[in-house]
Amino acid sequence: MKRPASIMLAAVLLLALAACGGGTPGEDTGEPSAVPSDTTPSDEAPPDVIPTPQDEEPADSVSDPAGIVSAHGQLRVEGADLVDRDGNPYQLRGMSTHGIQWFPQFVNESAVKELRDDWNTNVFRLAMYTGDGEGYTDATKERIEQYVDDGIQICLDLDMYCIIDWHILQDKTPLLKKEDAIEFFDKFSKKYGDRENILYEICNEPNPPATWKDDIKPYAEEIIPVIRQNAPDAVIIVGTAQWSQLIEEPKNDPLDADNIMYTLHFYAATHKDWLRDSLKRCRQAEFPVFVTEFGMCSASGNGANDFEEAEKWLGLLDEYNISYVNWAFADKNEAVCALNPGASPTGGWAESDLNEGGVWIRNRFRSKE
Ligand code: IDC
Repeated sequence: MKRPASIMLAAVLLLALAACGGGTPGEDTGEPSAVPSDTTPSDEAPPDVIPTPQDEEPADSVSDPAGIVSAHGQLRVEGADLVDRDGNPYQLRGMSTHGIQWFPQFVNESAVKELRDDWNTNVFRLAMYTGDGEGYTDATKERIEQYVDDGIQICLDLDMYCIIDWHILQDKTPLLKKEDAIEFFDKFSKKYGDRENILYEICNEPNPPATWKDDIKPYAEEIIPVIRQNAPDAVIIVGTAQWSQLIEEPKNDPLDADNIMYTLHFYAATHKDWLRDSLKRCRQAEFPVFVTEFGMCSASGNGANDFEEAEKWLGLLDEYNISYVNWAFADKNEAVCALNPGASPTGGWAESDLNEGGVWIRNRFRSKE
């Protein structure tokens, strides 16, 4: 796995050039903006007018769990694979919330049950923005943590896997809110460390100027032991530089820890062969990758969907048994959100309730065994 530093540097530069394509973050051709014009929650309904989930069924009403976590148990990482308790490669597929602080109404038991039973998914990602909009602050954290906790409870009740996502984006480096992250992950891993359902994603998308070596790796080296102390067996997923695209940096300079996977994110209309080639090299090196977020449109969250590229991606991930989670399960008016504005938060979605991408991804999930 080791390569000379000069080759690594050249490869990283090439990757960065290929990824940016001359565009700057926020342009439709490039990356999600670290400071997007529509970041403020104003178009996402301020939290105090968002109803708290009311339509949850009581936990004991779920009489027929699909036998997901009870069948597959504690997941772990073996080589490049995520495997189940029997050591068989196991692929997680599912949806991610949008910012849970802005769209908590979509985190309710009947919606997630429909994602499980009708969309054929086995994991639900709870994305909690830490820096964008109002972010995670002393003033907001109690409320936001409650949403995360509610989401975990729903996944436990539904016998599904669940990813807790510390969704850095505008905050660029995970070091910025490291102390908050320590407190947050300590709290949740203490409460749920004995549950097999939960995977911990410790930093969504570090982005420039944050680097693997100076920001992400030292951050991970502090956060992982905090989680491990309470949840010794949990799989931990670590973000990578350049909006979780530079997966070959940790491939060449991995963390000294077990049961770790590294994040790759792609948006099919933006990220194509060069990033798939990078993934193939990771696979050849037995380096464990988890796609905790992808979209069929551009990285801006809008623009045309590229289903041809998306199918190339998902075909490859299926071939490798790499897990993937689609962004985003919400009704915001953007290509990347699966539900049309005004769709019911509690399920019963007809095709007319889904946008083009939503219809496609639901069919894609349904097509799996
Ligand atoms: C986008 C949301 C959009 C929001 C913006 C900034 O879809 O509504 O205004 O974030 O908060 C990512 C990020 C993810 C982005 C998504 C689409 O992880 O937070 O969501 N994206 O731009 N990486 C690449 C694309």
